[in-house]
Amino acid sequence: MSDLKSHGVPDNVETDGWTLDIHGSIGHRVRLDRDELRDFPAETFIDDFGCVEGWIANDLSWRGIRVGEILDRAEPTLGSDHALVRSLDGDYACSFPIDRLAEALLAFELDGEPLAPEHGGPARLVPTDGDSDCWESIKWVSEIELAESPLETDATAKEIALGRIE
Ligand SMILES: Nc1nc2c(c(=O)[nH]1)N[C@H]1C(S)=C(S)[C@@H](COP(=O)(O)O)O[C@H]1N2
Ligand SMILES: [Mo]
Repeated sequence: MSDLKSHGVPDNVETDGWTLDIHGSIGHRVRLDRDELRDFPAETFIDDFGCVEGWIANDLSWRGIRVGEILDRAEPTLGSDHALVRSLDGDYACSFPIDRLAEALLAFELDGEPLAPEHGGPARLVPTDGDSDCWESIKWVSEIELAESPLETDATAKEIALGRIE
């Protein structure tokens, strides 16, 4: 058991039949299901995870796919410098420069076990650059939209996460 905090799974999150959809400024639309994730090379990444609320989970061992491997398959257009990552969790979404997103892991295992739905399974985004914010570790990743200019969303992950602290 990791010392991640348990927040449960929101009612609107239905992980059966999960797929990841890559769309936007790309040459080739990609939709992957759980089985198709196995076609990609997997890597392990070990890191502590800290939340702005003031707790830390030490030494989490994530296993997953570099997002860049998946994006390559969609053949992004030359100017696709931005991405918005969406979740099954309603409006929760976060934008990234594409280079940073490409280095992140799409994790499907934690500490040697399939990633549990309560921690974002089947797939959670795990930024690997060391100084990411807790809300960027997006649980239940369902969609990546690429664009040539930054994308806006109705409610950002940051606003939702910080709104919970007050
Ligand atoms: N889809 C989604 N991902 C999310 C969140 C969320 O509310 N929805 N909360 C974020 C925040 S602020 C934190 S601290 C972690 C919490 O991860 P845990 O529930 O596995 O402890 O998930 C992050 N990813
Ligand atoms: Mo957080």
